[in-house]
Amino acid sequence: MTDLKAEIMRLKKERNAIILAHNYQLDEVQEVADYVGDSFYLSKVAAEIDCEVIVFSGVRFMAETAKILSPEKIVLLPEIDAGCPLADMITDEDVRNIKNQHPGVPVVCYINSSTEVKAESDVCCTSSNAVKVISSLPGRKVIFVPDGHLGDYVAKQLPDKELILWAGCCVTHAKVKPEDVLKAKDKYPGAKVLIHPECSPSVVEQADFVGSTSEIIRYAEKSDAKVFIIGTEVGVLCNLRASQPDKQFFLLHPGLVCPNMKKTRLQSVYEALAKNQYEIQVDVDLAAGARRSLTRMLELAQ
Ligand code: CIZ
Repeated sequence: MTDLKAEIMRLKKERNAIILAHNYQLDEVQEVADYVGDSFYLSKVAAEIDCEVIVFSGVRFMAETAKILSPEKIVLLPEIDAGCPLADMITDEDVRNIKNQHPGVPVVCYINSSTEVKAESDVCCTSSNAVKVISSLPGRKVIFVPDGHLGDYVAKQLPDKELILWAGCCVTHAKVKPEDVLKAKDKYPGAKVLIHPECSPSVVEQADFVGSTSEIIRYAEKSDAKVFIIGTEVGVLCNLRASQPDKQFFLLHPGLVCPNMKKTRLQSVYEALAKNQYEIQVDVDLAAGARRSLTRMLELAQ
C-alpha cells in the first residue's frame, strides 16, 4: 500500500494532476486526495484549480460536473461504473414533460443528476445550498428534481414557496427508518443526531441537526457535545474521527454505505493516473447548457 501511495504521488507530480475525493470515498482514497469534500466544494475547486489532470474519486455525475466546469482539463473517473441511482431516476425528457405541465415555472435540479437533466434545468443545487438557491428564485412555484426527500426538507424550510417534486431518492439514505433513530438514541443516550436531508422526512424530523456532509462535519466541530449519531454515508466518519479524536461518532444505520462510492480503491486511483483512465467527455452543446445551470448555482450560493 505504501508503494502504491508513493507511486500515486510520483504520477501526480509527473502529470500535474490533482486528486479530488468525495466525502463518501473509502478512507484509503480520502488519504491520498488533495481535496476532500462535498460536491459543491469540489465543483468550485475543479473550476478554479490550476492543473492539467483532475482525478475525480467519486461517481460519474461528479466527474462530468468537473469536466463541464473545466473543459480544458483532462478529467478522469477511476471506476467507469461508479454511477448514482438517484441521478438515473429522471431523464431530460421527464424534465421537459414537467415543464410542459407547469409552463414558466423554474426548474432546480439537484447536482445528483445527469448532464442532460442539468442542461434542461434553470439552476443546479447541492444539499448544502438547496435552501439558498431555491429561496433566491422569484415567484412562488419551483420544480425540484430528482430527490423528493431533499425537496420535502427544503419545502418545510421555505413555507412561502410551493415545490413541485419528483419522487426520486438516494437508495442508501432511504434505507434508514424512523425506528432506527429511536434505537440509536436508546443505545447512545444524550448523543446528538445529525442527519442528511436525503433521508426520508420521518427520519429527518427526529434530527437535532439536518445538513449536507460538510455541514454535518462543521456542526460536530463547533458543538460542545461529545457523542454523535451520524445519519449519512459512512465515508464522513473518516474525516470526523480524524479531525475530532476527542469525540465519538456512531453510524445511524449499518446500511449507510454507497456501493458506487466504494468501487474506487487506491489501486483504481493509481491506474487512473498510470493509464489515463477513464477520461470523461461531455458533448459540447449539452455541456454548455449544464454549465449555465452550474454557474448560476455558483453565483447564487457564493
Ligand atoms: O452534495 C454532495 O456532495 C452530496 C451528494 C452529499 C453531501 O451532502 O455532501
